[in-house]
Amino acid sequence: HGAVGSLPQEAERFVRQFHREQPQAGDVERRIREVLAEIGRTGTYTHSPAELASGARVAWRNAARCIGRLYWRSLVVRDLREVSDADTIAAECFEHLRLADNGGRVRPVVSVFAPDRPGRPGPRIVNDQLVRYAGHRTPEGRWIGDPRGAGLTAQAVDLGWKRDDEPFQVLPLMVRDRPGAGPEWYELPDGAVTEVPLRHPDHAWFAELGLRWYAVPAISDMVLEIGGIRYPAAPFNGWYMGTEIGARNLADTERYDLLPAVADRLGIDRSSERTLWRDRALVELNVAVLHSFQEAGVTMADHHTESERFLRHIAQESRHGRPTPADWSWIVPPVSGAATPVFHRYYDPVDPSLRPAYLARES
Ligand code: HEM
Ligand code: NRG
Repeated sequence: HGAVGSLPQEAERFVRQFHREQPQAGDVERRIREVLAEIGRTGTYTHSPAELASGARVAWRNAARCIGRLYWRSLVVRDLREVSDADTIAAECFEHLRLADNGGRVRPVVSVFAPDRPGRPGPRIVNDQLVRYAGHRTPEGRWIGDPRGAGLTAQAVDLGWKRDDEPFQVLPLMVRDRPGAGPEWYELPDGAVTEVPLRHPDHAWFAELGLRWYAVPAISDMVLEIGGIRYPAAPFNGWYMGTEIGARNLADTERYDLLPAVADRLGIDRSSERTLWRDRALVELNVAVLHSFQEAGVTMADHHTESERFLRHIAQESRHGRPTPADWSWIVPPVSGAATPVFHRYYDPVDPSLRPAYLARES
């Protein structure tokens, strides 16, 4: 993919959109002339701080797979465009996690590092999230940790990182100054990662499973594209919706695959699918996730509340005359779909050329 039109076209399209939404921002024609002249001279252009902040927020508003968009205006945008060396990027990512964590009152934050420029590509964060757990398969074929982290684990081990046999070992952050450069790796420092040990409000044995999850989901492998400019290192976070952990990360057979163990501890008959042992284990796992985050004082949404907020978001956007493109298959929660209001309707169609956007990185 990449930009839909040429850089001058995309730049003008963005500047017009920015000025339409921010009428106090000054003379739009003058700004367009300035941007086009800069592109003519240098092959690229520099967003003003207000353009960058607006672009990063509207890119969130445009994220068709995201149920959490009600608070898009409150995104904290860190302007780190002058930062492109691996050491400083890592240090600023750890600062990002501390700001986002905010003692448990999780704040949505994006940190925007140097963009791609002609002949000078920007830096890349190798990890798909700033916090991820390692995973590997034992010689006997048993998984330890998160199978989703296996690729990163192998890369980190190749670079000299020492993994252990713990199921929830936080991976180091791997950063490339430039696309080709060998990654540098950095252990996440104490204080950058809050984790929540999981227990169940009614079952004391649950804590003995030794499960935990981190507080802040911070996606670090998507490209922020604004007005034809690509920011390949722009990690962002909000807070978790409980089902992401309780119905996917800990439950999927390709992830921690914990439903059989939880069902057995609950004493549920697994001899037939018809006992709905999977479903019953899923509910108790999700109860434990929500309860534990609540007790730890860490922000987390349940899927009923977040669904209701999303429908409020759609209504609010329509009052501003804007559609809310949404991808039904990503918006509907992975448990109890039809028990949430987001199930029972269709959404405005997704337009892949919508910009600004957080895009999947191809490399
Ligand atoms: C996807 C919730 C904040 C951008 C998602 C998903 C959920 C979610 C449940 C689907 C994830 C999955 O199924 O794996 C939330 C909640 C937030 C939040 C509860 C709380 C504030 C944000 C922020 C941004 C963002 C701050 C960007 C600035 C996205 C994007 C995706 C996504 C781009 C799609 C990711 C992909 O394609 O893999 N969000 N989100 N979200 N969210 Fe949000
Ligand atoms: N499902 C993934 C995280 C994806 C994005 N979810 C958010 N994003 N809540 C997981 O780690 O479970 N966010 O920016 O808050």
